[in-house]
Parts: sequence; structure tokens; C-alpha cells
Amino acid sequence: MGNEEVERLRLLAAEIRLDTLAMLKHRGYGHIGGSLSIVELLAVLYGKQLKYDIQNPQWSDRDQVVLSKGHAGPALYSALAKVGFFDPELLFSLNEGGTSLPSHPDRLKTPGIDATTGSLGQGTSVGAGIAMGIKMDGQTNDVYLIVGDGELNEGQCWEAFQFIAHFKLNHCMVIIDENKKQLDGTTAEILNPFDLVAKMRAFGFTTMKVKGDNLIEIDKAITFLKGVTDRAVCLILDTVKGQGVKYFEELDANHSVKFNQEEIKRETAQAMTDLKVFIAEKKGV
Ligand SMILES: Cc1ncc(C[n+]2csc(CCOP(=O)(O)OP(=O)(O)O)c2C)c(N)n1
Repeated sequence: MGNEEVERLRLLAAEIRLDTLAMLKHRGYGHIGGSLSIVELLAVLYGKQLKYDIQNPQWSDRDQVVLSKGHAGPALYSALAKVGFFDPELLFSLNEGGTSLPSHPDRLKTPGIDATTGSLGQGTSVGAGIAMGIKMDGQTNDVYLIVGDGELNEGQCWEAFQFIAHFKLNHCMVIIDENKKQLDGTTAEILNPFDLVAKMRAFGFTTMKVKGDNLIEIDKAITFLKGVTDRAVCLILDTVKGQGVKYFEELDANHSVKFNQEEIKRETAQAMTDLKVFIAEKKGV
């Protein structure tokens, strides 16, 4: 990736982060921590790696994204709006009655959403099924299956992974957001996942682990893993819950927050101002 492209993705990541904060603040509550930890991944996917058509979201040759950790929907919606799947104004209807943006993704409601998720674990089977269908149809599209590290407590994930590895569904990249926290504590204290790289390798996956806030490393790893043709592939992202906003990174209870507390209001406003300044500078305005 040349410098210009890196800067373009950096801008996109900042815009996704800003819109994620804006929509959650507007709604008054929501899953901030796990949304922010996948922002750089989404910037690389929607800004560079994915094949899609915003005019035809159902295009049969598109790559598909299964956000199995569906509670991070706000970040995905921000990315979809940014690249043009729908009007960004819609972001402010998040989780309202009758909205096309429910808190968790619904493939029948939102242009660009490929799988309905939210019940942790289930998206892994959906992703495996989509990938198998693609293979049986002799198509060449890729599937990106985004899974939380806390989500891995669900045994269903490991059944799906075994299936993906057994059938060498190398076009179904398993991406684990290893932010080391889940709803109410660290993954290590709640149900220790142990060494995820070793585990995924033992399950038959060619596995890489990179810093999940580093656009260049994420992009390189995805490009490398896309080149693996004979085995299942897994990318583990070493991330921080609340990534990119120091206050939320350091906040202990950062899974889901209410935005009516003074400190949270102030810190969110400050983070949004900082992002706006960064974006304006990047755009040269
Ligand atoms: C089957 C199921 N059980 C419980 C929940 C409630 N829940 C939502 S998010 C979450 C924690 C998930 O942790 P992780 O996958 O690490 O997500 P992240 O830290 O990236 O937000 C839980 C328990 C759920 N959505 N589905």
C-alpha cells in the first residue's frame, strides 16, 4: 500500500470512528467498546479489500461480511454509510422503532448487511454455510467472518471452525477481534481462551496475528491470507476494547455505556472534536 492509500484509509477509519460515536451518543446508549475495536479492520475491508457494489448490494459476485459479534453493528453501519450503501442521516435512527438500522445487523433490513447476527456464536455457522454455498456454486467470492474473543465461549464457534478447516474453505477468513474483554470482565478471568494462535493452528488454520489498530499490518495480513489456497485461514487482531478513544480504552466498564453521565458526555464530545479536527486536517479544509 502506498502512502496515499494508507492516508485514505486512516481518514476512513477516523470517519467510521466519529460516526460510531455520534450515532451511539445520539441514541443515548450502546456497545461502544467492541464497536471501536473493529474500526481499523472495517476501514481496510470497505476501503480496500472488499468487492461490493453500492448500487446493487445483492450482487452475486460480492464478497460477504458476517459480523458474528453483531453487537458491534454501529461500527459496521458507519462503514456502510461512509462508502455509500445508504444515507448517513439514517445512522441517527439506530435502534428506533421501525428503523432499518436495528442495534444488531439484519440482512433483510439494511443495504450492505449480508447476515443477521447478534446471538453470539451463530454467525460462525452462518459464515461457514455461506462459504460452503459459494464453493458448491463454483463461485470465487470471499467471506469475512468477524468473531469476538468473548464470543469464542460459545462452543458453536469451534464446530464451525472445524467445518471450515475440514472443507478447506480458505475463502472464508475467520477474523478474531482479540480485545481481551467481554461483557463484564476480561476473557482471561471469565473463561480463559488460552493461546488463540496455537488453538486456531491446532484446528487446521493458517493463522496470523497482527496489531488491530495498524491499517498496514491488517491489510498485509489479509492480502497474504487471501493467497493461501489449500487451507483455512485465520487473522487474529490484537486490539483494545474502546480502541482509538483513550477515555473509552481506559474505562473499565466499556462494553456498553450510557451517554447521560456528565463525564461520559464530556469525554465523548472531546473525542468527537479531536476526530473532526483530524479529519478536517486530512481533507485539507
Ligand atoms: C448467545 C448470546 N449470549 C449473550 C449475549 C450477550 N452479549 C452481547 S455482547 C457479549 C460479550 C461478547 O464479548 P466479545 O465477543 O469479546 O465482544 P467484544 O468484547 O468484542 O464487544 C455478550 C455476552 C449475546 N448477544 N448472545
